Amino acid sequence: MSSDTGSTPGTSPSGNPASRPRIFSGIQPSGVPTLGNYLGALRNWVRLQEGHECIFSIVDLHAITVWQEPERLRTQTLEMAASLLACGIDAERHILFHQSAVRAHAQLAWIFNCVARIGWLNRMTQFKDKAGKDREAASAGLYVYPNLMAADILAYHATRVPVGDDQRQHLELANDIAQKFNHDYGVDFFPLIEPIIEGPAARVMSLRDGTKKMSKSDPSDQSRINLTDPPDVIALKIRRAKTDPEPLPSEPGGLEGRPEARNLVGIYAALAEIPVAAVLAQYGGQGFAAFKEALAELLITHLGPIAAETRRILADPAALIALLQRGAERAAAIADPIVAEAERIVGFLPGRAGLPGRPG
Ligand code: AQP
Repeated sequence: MSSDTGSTPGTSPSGNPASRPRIFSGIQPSGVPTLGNYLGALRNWVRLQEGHECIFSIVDLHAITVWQEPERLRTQTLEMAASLLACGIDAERHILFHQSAVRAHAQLAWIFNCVARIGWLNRMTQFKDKAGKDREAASAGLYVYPNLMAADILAYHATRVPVGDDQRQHLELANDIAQKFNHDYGVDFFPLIEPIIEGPAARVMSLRDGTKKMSKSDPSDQSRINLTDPPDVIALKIRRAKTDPEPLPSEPGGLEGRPEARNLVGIYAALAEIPVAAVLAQYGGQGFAAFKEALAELLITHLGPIAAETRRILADPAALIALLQRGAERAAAIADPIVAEAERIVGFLPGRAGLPGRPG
Protein backbone atom coordinates (compact mmCIF):
# COMPACT_ATOMS: atom_id res chain seq x y z
CA MET A 1 0.00 0.00 0.00
CA SER A 2 1.21 3.43 -0.88
CA SER A 3 2.31 5.16 2.28
CA ASP A 4 3.26 4.62 5.85
CA THR A 5 4.32 8.20 5.97
CA GLY A 6 1.48 10.44 4.93
CA SER A 7 3.41 10.78 1.70
CA THR A 8 1.42 13.60 0.09
CA PRO A 9 4.19 15.95 -1.01
CA GLY A 10 4.56 19.23 0.81
CA THR A 11 1.96 18.49 3.43
CA SER A 12 4.01 17.91 6.55
CA PRO A 13 2.16 19.95 9.17
CA SER A 14 4.99 21.02 11.35
CA GLY A 15 8.21 20.53 9.54
CA ASN A 16 8.34 16.94 10.77
CA PRO A 17 10.32 14.80 8.40
CA ALA A 18 7.86 13.04 6.10
CA SER A 19 9.48 9.72 7.06
CA ARG A 20 7.62 9.75 10.40
CA PRO A 21 4.44 7.68 10.34
CA ARG A 22 1.40 9.91 10.44
CA ILE A 23 -1.04 9.36 13.28
CA PHE A 24 -4.63 10.50 13.45
CA SER A 25 -6.79 10.11 16.52
CA GLY A 26 -9.95 11.77 17.76
CA ILE A 27 -11.98 12.20 20.90
CA GLN A 28 -15.57 13.36 21.23
CA PRO A 29 -16.41 16.49 23.22
CA SER A 30 -19.33 14.58 24.71
CA GLY A 31 -18.25 15.31 28.31
CA VAL A 32 -15.17 15.64 30.46
CA PRO A 33 -12.56 13.03 29.47
CA THR A 34 -12.61 10.00 31.73
CA LEU A 35 -9.94 7.77 33.14
CA GLY A 36 -10.93 5.36 30.34
CA ASN A 37 -10.18 7.96 27.68
CA TYR A 38 -6.92 8.78 29.48
CA LEU A 39 -5.59 5.24 29.87
CA GLY A 40 -7.09 3.90 26.64
CA ALA A 41 -6.09 6.79 24.41
CA LEU A 42 -4.72 10.10 25.70
CA ARG A 43 -1.70 8.82 27.57
CA ASN A 44 -0.66 6.92 24.46
CA TRP A 45 -1.22 10.01 22.31
CA VAL A 46 1.22 11.94 24.45
CA ARG A 47 3.86 9.23 24.17
CA LEU A 48 3.38 8.78 20.43
CA GLN A 49 4.25 12.42 19.83
CA GLU A 50 7.86 11.26 19.84
CA GLY A 51 8.65 9.64 16.53
CA HIS A 52 5.34 10.39 14.80
CA GLU A 53 3.64 13.23 13.02
CA CYS A 54 0.39 13.55 14.99
CA ILE A 55 -2.99 15.00 14.10
CA PHE A 56 -5.40 15.06 17.04
CA SER A 57 -8.99 16.12 16.64
CA ILE A 58 -11.86 16.95 18.97
CA VAL A 59 -14.53 15.22 16.96
CA ASP A 60 -17.63 17.37 17.36
CA LEU A 61 -19.23 15.95 14.19
CA HIS A 62 -19.20 12.57 15.91
CA ALA A 63 -20.52 14.04 19.15
CA ILE A 64 -23.78 15.25 17.55
CA THR A 65 -24.68 11.71 16.48
CA VAL A 66 -26.42 11.78 19.87
CA TRP A 67 -28.16 14.92 21.15
CA GLN A 68 -25.85 17.64 22.45
CA GLU A 69 -27.14 20.86 23.91
CA PRO A 70 -25.44 23.50 21.66
CA GLU A 71 -24.03 25.80 24.34
CA ARG A 72 -22.83 22.79 26.31
CA LEU A 73 -21.15 21.37 23.19
CA ARG A 74 -19.15 24.58 22.74
CA THR A 75 -18.10 24.52 26.40
CA GLN A 76 -17.22 20.84 26.28
CA THR A 77 -15.14 21.33 23.14
CA LEU A 78 -13.05 23.93 24.94
CA GLU A 79 -12.84 21.77 28.07
CA MET A 80 -11.67 18.85 25.97
CA ALA A 81 -9.04 20.98 24.25
CA ALA A 82 -7.79 22.21 27.63
CA SER A 83 -7.67 18.66 29.01
CA LEU A 84 -5.69 17.42 26.03
CA LEU A 85 -3.16 20.20 26.37
CA ALA A 86 -2.99 19.56 30.12
CA CYS A 87 -2.28 15.87 29.47
CA GLY A 88 0.71 16.90 27.36
CA ILE A 89 -0.47 17.27 23.77
CA ASP A 90 1.92 19.65 22.03
CA ALA A 91 -0.17 21.76 19.66
CA GLU A 92 2.86 23.49 18.20
CA ARG A 93 4.86 20.45 17.15
CA HIS A 94 1.71 18.54 16.21
CA ILE A 95 -1.85 19.48 15.23
CA LEU A 96 -4.88 19.89 17.49
CA PHE A 97 -8.19 21.12 16.07
CA HIS A 98 -11.96 20.69 16.18
CA GLN A 99 -13.25 18.42 13.44
CA SER A 100 -16.15 20.59 12.19
CA ALA A 101 -13.66 23.32 11.20
CA VAL A 102 -12.14 21.10 8.49
CA ARG A 103 -14.78 20.44 5.83
CA ALA A 104 -12.78 17.62 4.25
CA HIS A 105 -14.00 15.21 6.96
CA ALA A 106 -17.66 15.54 6.00
CA GLN A 107 -16.88 15.58 2.27
CA LEU A 108 -14.94 12.34 2.37
CA ALA A 109 -17.44 10.77 4.76
CA TRP A 110 -20.15 11.21 2.13
CA ILE A 111 -18.08 9.34 -0.44
CA PHE A 112 -17.46 6.60 2.15
CA ASN A 113 -21.21 6.41 2.88
CA CYS A 114 -21.47 5.36 -0.74
CA VAL A 115 -18.59 2.87 -0.53
CA ALA A 116 -19.43 1.11 2.76
CA ARG A 117 -22.13 -1.57 2.66
CA ILE A 118 -25.16 -1.63 4.94
CA GLY A 119 -24.24 -5.19 5.93
CA TRP A 120 -20.87 -3.98 7.23
CA LEU A 121 -22.49 -1.30 9.37
CA ASN A 122 -25.05 -3.76 10.69
CA ARG A 123 -22.25 -5.68 12.35
CA MET A 124 -20.93 -2.73 14.37
CA THR A 125 -21.35 -3.51 18.05
CA GLN A 126 -20.89 0.11 19.18
CA PHE A 127 -24.00 1.13 17.24
CA LYS A 128 -25.95 -1.64 18.92
CA ASP A 129 -24.65 -0.55 22.35
CA LYS A 130 -25.26 3.15 21.82
CA ALA A 131 -28.60 2.89 20.03
CA GLY A 132 -29.91 0.59 22.76
CA LYS A 133 -33.26 -1.10 22.43
CA ASP A 134 -34.96 1.60 20.34
CA ARG A 135 -32.79 1.46 17.23
CA GLU A 136 -35.44 3.06 15.05
CA ALA A 137 -35.09 6.24 17.09
CA ALA A 138 -31.29 6.46 16.75
CA SER A 139 -29.93 9.13 14.40
CA ALA A 140 -28.77 8.12 10.93
CA GLY A 141 -25.49 9.80 11.90
CA LEU A 142 -24.94 7.29 14.70
CA TYR A 143 -25.38 4.49 12.19
CA VAL A 144 -22.82 5.86 9.71
CA TYR A 145 -20.44 7.03 12.45
CA PRO A 146 -17.78 4.45 11.41
CA ASN A 147 -17.74 5.88 7.87
CA LEU A 148 -16.98 9.34 9.25
CA MET A 149 -14.28 7.81 11.43
CA ALA A 150 -12.72 6.21 8.35
CA ALA A 151 -12.83 9.60 6.63
CA ASP A 152 -11.19 11.29 9.63
CA ILE A 153 -8.17 9.05 9.29
CA LEU A 154 -7.95 8.58 5.55
CA ALA A 155 -8.38 12.28 4.74
CA TYR A 156 -4.82 12.59 6.06
CA HIS A 157 -3.51 9.31 4.64
CA ALA A 158 -2.74 8.52 8.27
CA THR A 159 -1.63 4.95 8.80
CA ARG A 160 -1.47 4.57 12.55
CA VAL A 161 -4.37 5.15 14.93
CA PRO A 162 -4.01 4.90 18.69
CA VAL A 163 -7.37 3.90 20.20
CA GLY A 164 -8.92 1.97 23.04
CA ASP A 165 -9.89 -1.65 22.43
CA ASP A 166 -13.54 -0.59 21.85
CA GLN A 167 -12.58 0.97 18.50
CA ARG A 168 -10.89 -2.09 16.98
CA GLN A 169 -13.95 -3.05 14.94
CA HIS A 170 -14.31 0.46 13.51
CA LEU A 171 -10.73 0.43 12.31
CA GLU A 172 -11.24 -2.90 10.59
CA LEU A 173 -14.20 -1.33 8.82
CA ALA A 174 -12.07 1.68 7.81
CA ASN A 175 -9.64 -0.72 6.17
CA ASP A 176 -12.51 -2.46 4.36
CA ILE A 177 -13.65 0.92 3.06
CA ALA A 178 -10.14 1.91 1.93
CA GLN A 179 -9.70 -1.41 0.12
CA LYS A 180 -13.10 -1.28 -1.56
CA PHE A 181 -12.49 2.31 -2.71
CA ASN A 182 -9.11 1.34 -4.15
CA HIS A 183 -10.57 -1.76 -5.78
CA ASP A 184 -13.71 -0.14 -7.20
CA TYR A 185 -11.81 2.77 -8.74
CA GLY A 186 -8.72 0.77 -9.72
CA VAL A 187 -6.32 2.93 -7.70
CA ASP A 188 -3.82 2.51 -4.90
CA PHE A 189 -4.86 5.69 -3.17
CA PHE A 190 -5.88 5.02 0.43
CA PRO A 191 -3.31 3.31 2.67
CA LEU A 192 -4.05 0.55 5.15
CA ILE A 193 -4.48 1.60 8.75
CA GLU A 194 -2.77 -0.06 11.67
CA PRO A 195 -4.45 0.31 15.08
CA ILE A 196 -2.26 0.95 18.10
CA ILE A 197 -4.02 -0.66 21.07
CA GLU A 198 -1.79 -0.87 24.08
CA GLY A 199 -1.60 -1.69 27.74
CA PRO A 200 -3.51 -3.47 30.50
CA ALA A 201 -6.12 -0.69 30.53
CA ALA A 202 -6.96 -0.68 26.82
CA ARG A 203 -10.55 -1.05 28.06
CA VAL A 204 -11.41 0.57 31.38
CA MET A 205 -14.78 -0.49 32.72
CA SER A 206 -17.50 1.33 34.66
CA LEU A 207 -16.98 1.58 38.42
CA ARG A 208 -20.60 0.51 38.89
CA ASP A 209 -20.64 -2.42 36.44
CA GLY A 210 -17.45 -4.21 35.45
CA THR A 211 -19.02 -5.50 32.24
CA LYS A 212 -19.78 -2.02 30.84
CA LYS A 213 -17.11 0.32 29.54
CA MET A 214 -16.41 3.56 31.40
CA SER A 215 -17.95 6.39 29.34
CA LYS A 216 -18.11 10.14 29.63
CA SER A 217 -21.79 10.09 28.67
CA ASP A 218 -22.90 7.42 31.17
CA PRO A 219 -25.82 8.99 33.09
CA SER A 220 -24.19 8.00 36.39
CA ASP A 221 -21.24 10.19 37.39
CA GLN A 222 -20.36 7.49 39.94
CA SER A 223 -19.54 5.12 37.07
CA ARG A 224 -16.44 7.03 36.03
CA ILE A 225 -13.45 9.08 37.14
CA ASN A 226 -13.39 12.40 35.28
CA LEU A 227 -9.98 13.94 34.67
CA THR A 228 -11.20 17.07 36.45
CA ASP A 229 -12.56 15.34 39.59
CA PRO A 230 -11.16 16.83 42.82
CA PRO A 231 -9.27 14.47 45.18
CA ASP A 232 -12.16 13.96 47.62
CA VAL A 233 -14.50 12.98 44.77
CA ILE A 234 -11.95 10.51 43.38
CA ALA A 235 -11.48 8.96 46.83
CA LEU A 236 -15.24 8.62 47.33
CA LYS A 237 -15.87 7.12 43.89
CA ILE A 238 -13.16 4.50 44.42
CA ARG A 239 -14.39 3.71 47.93
CA ARG A 240 -17.90 3.19 46.51
CA ALA A 241 -16.72 1.28 43.40
CA LYS A 242 -18.50 -2.02 43.05
CA THR A 243 -16.50 -5.10 44.09
CA ASP A 244 -17.30 -8.65 45.17
CA PRO A 245 -17.04 -10.21 48.64
CA GLU A 246 -13.96 -12.37 47.90
CA PRO A 247 -10.43 -11.20 48.80
CA LEU A 248 -8.18 -10.19 45.90
CA PRO A 249 -6.55 -13.21 44.24
CA SER A 250 -2.79 -13.73 44.33
CA GLU A 251 -2.51 -14.55 40.61
CA PRO A 252 -3.99 -12.91 37.47
CA GLY A 253 -5.90 -16.14 36.68
CA GLY A 254 -7.95 -15.58 39.83
CA LEU A 255 -9.50 -12.45 38.28
CA GLU A 256 -11.39 -14.63 35.81
CA GLY A 257 -15.15 -14.08 36.23
CA ARG A 258 -14.57 -11.11 38.57
CA PRO A 259 -15.00 -8.12 36.22
CA GLU A 260 -14.99 -5.41 38.90
CA ALA A 261 -11.85 -6.73 40.61
CA ARG A 262 -10.15 -7.17 37.25
CA ASN A 263 -11.02 -3.60 36.30
CA LEU A 264 -9.67 -1.99 39.48
CA VAL A 265 -6.49 -4.06 39.41
CA GLY A 266 -6.04 -3.21 35.72
CA ILE A 267 -6.40 0.50 36.46
CA TYR A 268 -3.82 0.26 39.25
CA ALA A 269 -1.38 -1.64 37.01
CA ALA A 270 -1.80 0.85 34.17
CA LEU A 271 -1.28 3.89 36.38
CA ALA A 272 1.67 2.41 38.29
CA GLU A 273 3.03 0.99 35.02
CA ILE A 274 3.60 -2.44 36.54
CA PRO A 275 2.20 -5.85 35.52
CA VAL A 276 -1.11 -7.03 36.98
CA ALA A 277 0.81 -9.89 38.60
CA ALA A 278 2.92 -7.37 40.53
CA VAL A 279 -0.20 -5.62 41.87
CA LEU A 280 -1.61 -8.98 43.01
CA ALA A 281 1.70 -9.98 44.54
CA GLN A 282 1.28 -6.96 46.83
CA TYR A 283 -2.48 -7.02 47.52
CA GLY A 284 -3.50 -10.65 46.85
CA GLY A 285 -5.24 -12.40 49.75
CA GLN A 286 -6.44 -9.07 51.25
CA GLY A 287 -9.86 -7.48 51.15
CA PHE A 288 -10.46 -4.42 48.95
CA ALA A 289 -10.16 -1.70 51.61
CA ALA A 290 -6.37 -1.16 51.64
CA PHE A 291 -6.13 -1.72 47.90
CA LYS A 292 -8.84 0.86 47.19
CA GLU A 293 -7.11 3.39 49.40
CA ALA A 294 -3.82 2.89 47.53
CA LEU A 295 -5.64 3.09 44.19
CA ALA A 296 -7.33 6.37 45.14
CA GLU A 297 -3.95 7.78 46.20
CA LEU A 298 -2.40 6.77 42.89
CA LEU A 299 -5.24 8.36 40.94
CA ILE A 300 -5.07 11.60 42.89
CA THR A 301 -1.30 11.84 42.37
CA HIS A 302 -1.70 11.27 38.64
CA LEU A 303 -4.78 13.33 37.90
CA GLY A 304 -4.34 16.25 40.32
CA PRO A 305 -1.76 18.10 38.18
CA ILE A 306 -3.81 17.49 35.00
CA ALA A 307 -6.93 19.00 36.60
CA ALA A 308 -4.99 22.06 37.82
CA GLU A 309 -3.43 22.64 34.40
CA THR A 310 -6.83 22.23 32.69
CA ARG A 311 -8.27 24.97 34.91
CA ARG A 312 -5.34 27.26 34.14
CA ILE A 313 -5.72 26.81 30.36
CA LEU A 314 -9.50 27.31 30.49
CA ALA A 315 -9.03 30.70 32.10
CA ASP A 316 -8.22 32.12 28.62
CA PRO A 317 -10.87 30.75 26.23
CA ALA A 318 -10.00 33.23 23.43
CA ALA A 319 -6.44 31.91 23.30
CA LEU A 320 -7.75 28.35 23.24
CA ILE A 321 -10.14 29.07 20.34
CA ALA A 322 -7.30 30.73 18.40
CA LEU A 323 -5.09 27.68 19.01
CA LEU A 324 -7.79 25.34 17.66
CA GLN A 325 -8.38 27.55 14.62
CA ARG A 326 -4.67 27.58 13.80
CA GLY A 327 -4.70 23.80 14.12
CA ALA A 328 -7.69 23.58 11.76
CA GLU A 329 -5.88 25.63 9.09
CA ARG A 330 -2.89 23.33 9.27
CA ALA A 331 -5.10 20.23 9.21
CA ALA A 332 -7.04 21.51 6.19
CA ALA A 333 -3.79 22.16 4.33
CA ILE A 334 -3.14 18.40 4.52
CA ALA A 335 -6.65 17.04 4.08
CA ASP A 336 -8.02 19.30 1.34
CA PRO A 337 -5.69 18.12 -1.45
CA ILE A 338 -6.17 14.45 -0.46
CA VAL A 339 -9.95 14.72 -0.46
CA ALA A 340 -9.88 16.76 -3.68
CA GLU A 341 -7.96 13.90 -5.30
CA ALA A 342 -10.48 11.35 -3.95
CA GLU A 343 -13.28 13.44 -5.51
CA ARG A 344 -11.43 13.54 -8.82
CA ILE A 345 -10.98 9.74 -8.71
CA VAL A 346 -14.72 9.34 -8.08
CA GLY A 347 -15.47 11.44 -11.16
CA PHE A 348 -16.52 14.83 -9.80
CA LEU A 349 -15.75 17.90 -11.94
CA PRO A 350 -13.25 20.42 -10.54
CA GLY A 351 -14.53 22.68 -7.75
CA ARG A 352 -15.04 26.45 -7.85
CA ALA A 353 -12.11 28.61 -8.97
CA GLY A 354 -10.22 30.26 -6.16
CA LEU A 355 -11.19 27.70 -3.55
CA PRO A 356 -9.05 24.78 -2.52
CA GLY A 357 -10.66 22.35 -4.90
CA ARG A 358 -10.18 19.32 -7.04
CA PRO A 359 -7.27 19.25 -9.45
CA GLY A 360 -8.52 19.76 -13.03
N1 AQP B 1 -13.49 2.88 28.84
C1 AQP B 1 -12.51 3.06 27.96
N2 AQP B 1 -11.37 2.35 28.08
C2 AQP B 1 -10.36 2.53 27.20
N3 AQP B 1 -10.40 3.41 26.19
C3 AQP B 1 -11.51 4.15 26.04
N4 AQP B 1 -11.87 5.09 25.16
C4 AQP B 1 -13.11 5.53 25.46
N5 AQP B 1 -13.59 4.88 26.53
C5 AQP B 1 -12.63 4.01 26.91
C6 AQP B 1 -11.03 5.57 24.09
O1 AQP B 1 -11.03 6.99 24.14
C7 AQP B 1 -10.90 7.50 22.81
C8 AQP B 1 -11.88 8.59 22.60
O2 AQP B 1 -13.19 8.09 22.67
P1 AQP B 1 -14.38 8.92 22.07
O3 AQP B 1 -14.59 10.16 22.81
O4 AQP B 1 -14.18 9.13 20.63
O5 AQP B 1 -15.64 8.03 22.17
P2 AQP B 1 -15.98 6.78 22.96
O6 AQP B 1 -15.06 5.67 22.63
O7 AQP B 1 -17.42 6.50 22.72
O8 AQP B 1 -15.71 7.28 24.45
P3 AQP B 1 -16.72 7.52 25.59
O9 AQP B 1 -15.97 8.16 26.70
O10 AQP B 1 -17.46 6.26 25.87
O11 AQP B 1 -17.66 8.61 24.96
P4 AQP B 1 -19.22 8.64 24.89
O12 AQP B 1 -19.68 8.47 26.28
O13 AQP B 1 -19.59 9.96 24.32
O14 AQP B 1 -19.63 7.51 24.01
C9 AQP B 1 -11.06 6.32 21.87
O15 AQP B 1 -9.79 5.96 21.36
C10 AQP B 1 -11.61 5.23 22.73
O16 AQP B 1 -11.16 3.97 22.31
